[in-house]
Amino acid sequence: MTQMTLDQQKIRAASDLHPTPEVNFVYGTAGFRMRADMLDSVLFKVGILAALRSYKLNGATIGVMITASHNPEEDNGAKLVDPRGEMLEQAWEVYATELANARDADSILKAVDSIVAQTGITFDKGANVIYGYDTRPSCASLVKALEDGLNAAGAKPTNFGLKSTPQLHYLVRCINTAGTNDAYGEPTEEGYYIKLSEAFKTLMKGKPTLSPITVDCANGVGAPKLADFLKYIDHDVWAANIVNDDINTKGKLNYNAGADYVKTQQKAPLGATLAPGERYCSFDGDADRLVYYYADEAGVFHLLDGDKIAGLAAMFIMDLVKSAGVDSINVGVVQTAYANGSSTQYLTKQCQVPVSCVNTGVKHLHHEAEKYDVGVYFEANGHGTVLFSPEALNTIKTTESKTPAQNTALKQLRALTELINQTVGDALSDMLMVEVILAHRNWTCQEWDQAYTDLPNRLVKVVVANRYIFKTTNAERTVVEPEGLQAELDAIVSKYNNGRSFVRASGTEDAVRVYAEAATRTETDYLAIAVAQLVYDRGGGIGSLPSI
Ligand code: G16
Repeated sequence: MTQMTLDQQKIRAASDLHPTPEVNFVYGTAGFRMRADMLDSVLFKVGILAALRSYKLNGATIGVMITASHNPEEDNGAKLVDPRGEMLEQAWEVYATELANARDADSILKAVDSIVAQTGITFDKGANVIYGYDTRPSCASLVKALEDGLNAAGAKPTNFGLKSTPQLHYLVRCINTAGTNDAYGEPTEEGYYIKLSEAFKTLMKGKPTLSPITVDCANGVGAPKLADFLKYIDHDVWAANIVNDDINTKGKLNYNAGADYVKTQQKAPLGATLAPGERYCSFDGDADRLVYYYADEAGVFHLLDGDKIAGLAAMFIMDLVKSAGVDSINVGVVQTAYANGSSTQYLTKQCQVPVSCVNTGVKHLHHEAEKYDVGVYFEANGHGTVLFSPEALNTIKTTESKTPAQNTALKQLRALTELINQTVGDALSDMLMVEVILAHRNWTCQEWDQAYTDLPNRLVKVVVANRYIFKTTNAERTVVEPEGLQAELDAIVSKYNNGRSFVRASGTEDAVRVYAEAATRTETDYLAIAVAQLVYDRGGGIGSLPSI
């Protein structure tokens, strides 16, 4: 039943059940994220906000994903998904923050009124919100708080249950595009598996069968979802061994496992013993990030991160576009400041691909990638995907082939647009894309890795009294506050060969991140720790710093 206005009494009564603690909430890089025991009121208000967003968009379905992705198990969070499966429009992040910080029923109603007035919301089309959650023990009670918010605001809620983040994004887009020319797929989990598996089989046809890959699922939602996906693929076509699939033992989620651990520690996760020549990859806790790795003959660990995936994908798509005779389609790559200097050099100089650099957070990369016909975007941490513009999709769909080779390439390109989850970074879909490319190239991980050599790099987390005093500009490569810090940082960096370093407040953890790269491992370690010390001193550091 639709309603013409909000029921203030209902919101008031429900808000009393979800008191707001004295915490400064911020809708950050990936929504709200912090210790789960602080989040009850936030989820209640996310429910209200998701309803308002849907009312604003004439009842289009909005998604809410309850997850804290790579964060430790005791954290949780929520992010909103807009109708085409993309991240919440940035202007609304401000409303989300305002509402989350409204401390009592009067302030909540005032914030709601102000959002309604500012955005010109009408209520006659109703509101529809779907939601899903990851494997965290805190999800059950947070779902309840979310439902209270949705019900209080008069939305029609649909619980999609345990989902990976990219699955929820997929579902939102499918629901909103159903019955249109732009229909994205069947709005069910099964529909997602069928779409991906059919495209994968088309792309693998006639290609050498790869040896089974070992997939570390961080003891998160990726494990049961990958196991489900495997039911749609014949073992002879492709096989995967899942490790770190324990979603029931408390404390295991992301613990010494998963994409974030492998990327930041630059070593294999617990439970994976690397055999030379074999392929390994890690998902993160909500299965939206992916990194690959392998051991060389000497048993030395090598990481193939988001930068390497972007290079692999961009080159493959450029070749395919050419073979398909649609080379009017331009390909571009979007990175962040965390991209290894060597990767940017490789893409711009060797591959001659345009590269843009934007702020951390897939929402920023996604928007920038939309400017290309085919926009390949990946953060170094393995979060990313490939976007095909509507024009590019149309060209790929309607071009008629003149030769059998062109026909095959066109078919493969079409299948690739189906295989890639274009709503958001998706570990499963990205992994299948990498597997396809390796099969087409007949490459091992080691051969893929030969494209360029990463500069040694290191990420350090510094806990300070208030991370928000660190403000940046220039796609986060320059720190503007605290004043004078950049000059001190520059002075340190200038002492190192090929040195580069920057600092920024994390949007998902209570810490300032320090990134450093330099010509050698030793120089990198010294540079990272020197800059971390600087941040610690200027920011009122808490606890101890990592050592060299
Ligand atoms: C989230 C975002 C990513 C971002 C990462 C770290 O990933 O979606 O875009 O790179 O957090 O962000 P920050 O450095 O601001 O903490 P995930 O996988 O945790 O959702």
